Amino acid sequence: WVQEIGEDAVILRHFAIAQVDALLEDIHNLQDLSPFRRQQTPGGFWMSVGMSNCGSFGWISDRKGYRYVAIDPVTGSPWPAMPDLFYQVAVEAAEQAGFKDFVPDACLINRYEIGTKMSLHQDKDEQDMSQPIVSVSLGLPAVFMFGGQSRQDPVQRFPLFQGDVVVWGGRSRLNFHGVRPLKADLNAPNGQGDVRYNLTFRKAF
Ligand code: MD3
Ligand code: FE
Repeated sequence: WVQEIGEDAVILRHFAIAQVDALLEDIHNLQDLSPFRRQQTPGGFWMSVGMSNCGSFGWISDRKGYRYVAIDPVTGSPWPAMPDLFYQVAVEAAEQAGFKDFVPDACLINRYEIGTKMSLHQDKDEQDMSQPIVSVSLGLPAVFMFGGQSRQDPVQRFPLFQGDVVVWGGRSRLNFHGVRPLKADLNAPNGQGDVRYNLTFRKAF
């Protein structure tokens, strides 16, 4: 079902539940081509989340800044192609949320291990802010933090479970957001493994 969490932001609960195993299999194959790596921020901090990309462009961070590039700096080769299933899930979720011509050219793959987090930030490295961002949660559940347009605005917390898809566009596109440190799932110690993946689809250019 559809949960509105803000202006032009919706959680499509269980939207990708039937595709979970196939999506995880695709991630497994992609990581052999462009491995997960931790990246440094321009300020010199190391992000705790492991990241990779697929599609025409990938998001990277280093001491020189944040940007989208066509070549994986670790392998020296183009990012792997976006699997058809990734693309289909992203486009259909965007459509269901009212964005009918979303054509993602970048997919950032975040890998969260227990204790890792993503601090409050804005996504503003994309050219066209009228295009939404679509995110797909896989593996362990996480607590998503959703703030406002200013860092000081109050933050709401929403749990995100495996198979949930979130579409952010329009008025919430520049809202601050982050992910609380990942906890082990004490109810399902072996079921979902000890990792969370998040696929984040964007139109970078
Ligand atoms: C809200 N990833 O990669 S996805 C990121 O779960 C990122 O890995 C988180 O934030 C994760 O940049 C959250 C949800 C998300 C993505 C982009 C947004 C929420 C957003 C842009 C604007 C507002
Ligand atoms: Fe983000």
